[in-house]
Amino acid sequence: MSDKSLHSKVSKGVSRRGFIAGTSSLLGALALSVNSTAAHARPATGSAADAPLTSGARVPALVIGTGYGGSVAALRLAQAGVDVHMVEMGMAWDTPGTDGKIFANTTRPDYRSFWLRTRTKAPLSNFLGFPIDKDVPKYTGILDAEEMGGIIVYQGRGVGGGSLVNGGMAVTPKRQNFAAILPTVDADEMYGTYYPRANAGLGVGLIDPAWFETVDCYQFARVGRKHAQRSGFPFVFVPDVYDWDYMKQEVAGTVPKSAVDGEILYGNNAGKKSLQKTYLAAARATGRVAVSPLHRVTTVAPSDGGGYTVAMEELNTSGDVVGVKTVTADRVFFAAGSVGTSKLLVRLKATGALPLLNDEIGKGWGDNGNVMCGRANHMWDPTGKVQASIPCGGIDNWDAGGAFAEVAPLPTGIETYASFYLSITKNPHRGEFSWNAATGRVELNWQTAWKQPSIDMAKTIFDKINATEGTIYRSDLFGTNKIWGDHLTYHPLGGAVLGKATDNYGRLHGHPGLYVIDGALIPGNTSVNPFVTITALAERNIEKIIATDL
Ligand code: FAE
Repeated sequence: MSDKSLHSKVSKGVSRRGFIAGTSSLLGALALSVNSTAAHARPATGSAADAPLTSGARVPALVIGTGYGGSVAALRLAQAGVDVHMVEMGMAWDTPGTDGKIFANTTRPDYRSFWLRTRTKAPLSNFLGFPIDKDVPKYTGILDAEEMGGIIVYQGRGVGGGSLVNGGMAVTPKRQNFAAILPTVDADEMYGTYYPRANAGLGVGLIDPAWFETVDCYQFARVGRKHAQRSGFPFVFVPDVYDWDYMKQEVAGTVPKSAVDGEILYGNNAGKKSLQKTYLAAARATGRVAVSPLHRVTTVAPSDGGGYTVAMEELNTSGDVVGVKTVTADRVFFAAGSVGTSKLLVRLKATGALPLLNDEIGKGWGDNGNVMCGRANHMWDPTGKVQASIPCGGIDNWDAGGAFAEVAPLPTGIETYASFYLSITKNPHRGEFSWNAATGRVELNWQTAWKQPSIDMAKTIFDKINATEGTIYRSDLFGTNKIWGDHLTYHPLGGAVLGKATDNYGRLHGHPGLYVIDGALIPGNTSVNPFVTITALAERNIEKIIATDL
């Protein structure tokens, strides 16, 4: 089949399957997707958890990681007739724990909450100055707080990647900011085709604005809006992948509470449309996609017989290596997330496994300008003791050089009189991953002091609000007498930047058949929350790769 005819087949397939411009409902998109694949589906290989790779196998396409980039690649490759195996170091998250629920509550972290830690490492470490972290059994839990040079990088671990733990805020950047985000990508294509396709595939929707005005669980957001507007800042509703109809039923008391019970950071048991319910469900329904959870890829190297030899460790839930497997893959897609992909590629280049990778590997890493802060409100301005864990709005001061500040919930179950914000700012600093031969580890040269531009930009909003309201910053959330959450990021981006470490579609230089298809491609900042851009870019790139490389 010629490149052109395959391309046209894929394009028609994509539009038939409902992944089209617009905001078609999640269920509609999935139903169309599943039905239309039935004609060429092979026998299903079973559930994600029960089809692990066998050592010595040869696979046409191997995807490392099951987050946004990996899920898009798997679905589209499978729809184009390619068998795909996904390798995921985290758990499947398909089996209830000791309390009958799959995921732990944000307010009650337990063994499921953190990746191989014996003590929790919550983003908000303190309350009223007191430390709130606690001891937990070491387990392959859902949230990794990875400490790297001067920054803690929070990441999801498990089948679904970051979609398991994130707030689901699904934000398409303003078009005027796009050239600074991905300078080598055609904005017309992205806004005409790939952002709409990503939004439809992810099941993005907006809160009902009339309902928002009435419910207790969004009092914190209404207070955030009031304070923003009284200081002259625009407040915007922000789309999310949460099932808003389900949340209405939670509030009405007709279904089990999930977001309204504070579930988010350690997983969400009901309403959130994680990748397990969207792209990955559609991918597995093709019958061509299998997933090996608790498998961590360690090496990728050219194979004598063509393709690549991929080595991986099999883990138990204590994190011990209980087996080693080696398979051969015709093509390998790096989708281990910005940090995971960067660490793998830097090590593989430095140790000679992939010697032809270029010198851009490991460069251009940024934190999306993340910085957190809280404000102490007056006693007559409470934010509510019940707060939905799903954010629904933000302060958009980006044009004025400030920040895009998410009005974030603090779902503690008690009245805190706090307004809490995650700001996304235009931080110019970029870190670099490098190989330390002495320790045998990849290191990141980020410095906490590099957050100062982000703090300065966030202050342009919150200093003004505090002045208008006669309020002060909280200094008890990140330690004692510490105002700024400048020690972390939720949004790692870059390390294998599009058009530098790869060509303009994610093909790694020097080694044909190797691709990067995740947040590592984006050079450090998306001006808003990143997963819609990661998904849309993956949609763009995989379409080109299927059309021209297969
Ligand atoms: P990602 O989703 O991280 O997936 C990578 C996967 O690869 C993970 O499942 C890893 O376990 C796996 N992996 C890594 N190394 C290996 C290996 N060697 N072998 C096998 N598997 C491996 O990558 N973004 C938004 O847009 N809106 C939000 O509201 C939002 N809130 C967030 C809240 C939190 C607490 C966090 C942590 C993140 C949040 N994000 C949010 C960021 C978002 O989740 C993140 O940008 C994407 O998940 C990144 O997608 P990738 O496909 O790059």
